Amino acid sequence: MNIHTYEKLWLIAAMVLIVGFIATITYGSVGLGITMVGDQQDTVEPTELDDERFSDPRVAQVGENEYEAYVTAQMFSFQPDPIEVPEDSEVTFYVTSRDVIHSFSLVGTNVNTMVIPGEVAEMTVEFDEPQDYGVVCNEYCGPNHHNMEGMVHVVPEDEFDLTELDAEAPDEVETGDDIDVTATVENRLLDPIETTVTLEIGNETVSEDVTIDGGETDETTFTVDSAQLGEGDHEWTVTVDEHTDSWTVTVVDELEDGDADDDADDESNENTDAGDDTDGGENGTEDETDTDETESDASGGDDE
Ligand SMILES: [Cu+2]
Repeated sequence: MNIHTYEKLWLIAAMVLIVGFIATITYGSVGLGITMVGDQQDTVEPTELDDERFSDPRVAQVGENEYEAYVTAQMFSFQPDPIEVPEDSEVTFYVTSRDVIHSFSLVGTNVNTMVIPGEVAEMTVEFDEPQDYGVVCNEYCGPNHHNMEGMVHVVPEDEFDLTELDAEAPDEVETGDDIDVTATVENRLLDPIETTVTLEIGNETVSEDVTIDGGETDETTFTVDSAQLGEGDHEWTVTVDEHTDSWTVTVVDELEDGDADDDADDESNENTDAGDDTDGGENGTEDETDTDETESDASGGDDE
């Protein structure tokens, strides 16, 4: 049988196309490492997320240049934000959702996953150069979906630290009482760090050198005599490296009666509020706390 030359060419071209299509589909499904979310992970309870990974979303060091980032997505934000990692590092992201389906996508890269409540998405990413990456959600998740964004900062080695500072002091003390300012410093690196915890209050500056082992938390308490500060508002600032935490302590002549049952007796205090300056200040602080709680409760619905 004689097949025309053009007929042969068409046959060969069709064969090449078929083989090419099969090859690209095979490469796309196994060659790029694309997997289903949650394939290798246990499921989690999305409304609680109280396990050690997600109750406190964070970055932690797990090897010499290896880090793990625990990230939660919720309407309409990512936590932590920004996520900071060092250059030349390998970071494994564990991402889960507190509410509905979101996604976690690093703009301009192929780092992209769906974030499904109950499932933990896992991705390992190598970062070379210092650079900032925007994070977006590309699964429609509600009316503010278009504002849902985060950041990954890849920073130079010498600018990177995994130190967390949290300082606390009473809002109000009586003249003559001690003011205890407690600084909690966590070192999320593997190696120990040596640093200095500094407290500035009034005209006083006190500091203490601390060494914190890898993965450990240190508590430093500074005690200040309120009589030396005098009555009034005093701002205090705790500094550790570039981290600061500050608030105000009020020294009063005498604490008002009924302070102890503030919590139980909120309303009656609010009523006395109007005519009573000292008490007003104190209740103001407490009201603020209350509002904060309400806000974070509601944030699922109306956070920007
Ligand atoms: Cu979204």
